[in-house]
Amino acid sequence: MSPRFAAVDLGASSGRVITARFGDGLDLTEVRRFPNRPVRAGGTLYWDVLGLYGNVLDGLRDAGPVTSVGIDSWAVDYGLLDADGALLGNPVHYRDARTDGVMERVRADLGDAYLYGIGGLQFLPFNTVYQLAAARAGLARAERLLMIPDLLAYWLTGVQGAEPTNASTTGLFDVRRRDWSTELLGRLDLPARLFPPLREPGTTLGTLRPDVAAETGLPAATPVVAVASHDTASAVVAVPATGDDFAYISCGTWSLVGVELPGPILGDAGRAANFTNEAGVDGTIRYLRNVMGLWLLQECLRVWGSPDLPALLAAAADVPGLRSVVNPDAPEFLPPGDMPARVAAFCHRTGQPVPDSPAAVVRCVLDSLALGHRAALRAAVELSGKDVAVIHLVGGGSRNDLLCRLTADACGLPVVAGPVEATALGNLLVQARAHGLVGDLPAMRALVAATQPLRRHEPGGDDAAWAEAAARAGLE
Ligand code: ADP
Ligand code: LRH
Repeated sequence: MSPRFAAVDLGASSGRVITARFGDGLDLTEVRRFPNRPVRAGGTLYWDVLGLYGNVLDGLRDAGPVTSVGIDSWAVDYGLLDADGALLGNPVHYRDARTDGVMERVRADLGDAYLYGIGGLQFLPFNTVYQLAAARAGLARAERLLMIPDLLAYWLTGVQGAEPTNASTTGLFDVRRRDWSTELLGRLDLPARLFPPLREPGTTLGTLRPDVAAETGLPAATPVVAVASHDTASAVVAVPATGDDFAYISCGTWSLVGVELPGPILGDAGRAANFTNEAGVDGTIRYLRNVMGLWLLQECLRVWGSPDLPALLAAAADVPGLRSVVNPDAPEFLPPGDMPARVAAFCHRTGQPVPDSPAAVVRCVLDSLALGHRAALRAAVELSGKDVAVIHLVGGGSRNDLLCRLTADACGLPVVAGPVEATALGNLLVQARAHGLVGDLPAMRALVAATQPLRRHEPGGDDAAWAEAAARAGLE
């Protein structure tokens, strides 16, 4: 029987356990999917981490015996453990208000050039470093900080560790040395004991605890392999590029827009443009910027009581384009809330027509995301000097034909949409490589291109209209 692997992939909106058999082709099976619903309790917004872990256990049971398991999730968030390895408090959601005003304080204390020179990380208010500054009082009893995928891996195996792709989103990582920045930890007065040793993607981190094996029905010898545990890092592994001249948009709750580089760019221009240098597999760098992404649409749907998405997108396609646009990265769109009202307020404030139906709001959101993609893509090309002939748009957003078409039009480049489950695929490919079944990044990408359904959207439309709309949204 050909080897079969299990990917646990936790996105901000849903989690899944997906298996793949590596034989003649590459057969994916979704064995379990579950919603990831944040919970507000006592005024704080949390992840339901035990609910997620319960679904992971159920998913592994559904998967049956596998060659290995890998875990990835969204970045920046963490759990704290005490000296006995017990979880201290429930992990807080990065959209919680506890970080309000904190980033500004830390930046003023340490200086942007200093922080960026070490981490090369874009300044986002929820980066781990600012969350820790907000939660300082809670650190006294903590012995260990584990990023979310490392926390789940610890519960599965009993082994504590960290992984560079996710560690590089903390703001506490030296992106050139690919290690925790002990200097920065010292400057911030953060105890070094909190930050566990790093393990590279592709290494076995442990095997299942006996109680986990009993509960899932899997053999206790089942290895858990470190993968690119930051979901965006795994997604970029599985971009179906056939050459080097590509940009990517990993499009789900967030749109992560950028290029892959052999090393970081830590200069002033990238810092001013708020570009990030996140660590990838094989020493690569994801040079990208966060665009607010389909979060805007998710929150609209929630407020409207979850209407049918394909029907709404079809209606939005018939609404005239670029009538009203917003800057998707405006700070008021970050926290959960009444997104249609916030979109309306932005349009009103900037003297644009207020969208008067759900379809018009959706059109405004998608036009605006395409504008966000355009601005980030242009900056990535300009700052990196990289030739880009095609954009690979992967993740759940690749199912949204209208967004893909608008992105192609706004950027003036072809968009190749898919795979939808790029993150899980990247997770599975790194496990398969550890097993000697695939080669380097180009070989992994060639395998994805040859086996996964993709759809190509050619650019059309009028660049002057997009430029005018970008100015209206305050994006250029
Ligand atoms: P995350 O990993 O951040 O949770 P995903 O990559 O799973 O996000 O993408 C989720 C998004 O995919 C949804 O917010 C939705 O906008 C989009 N999506 C899912 N199904 C469809 C569909 N049938 N048509 C269009 N878009 C879809
Ligand atoms: C996407 C993602 C992104 C981070 C954000 C917190 O899921 O990992 O790369 O910036 O979540």
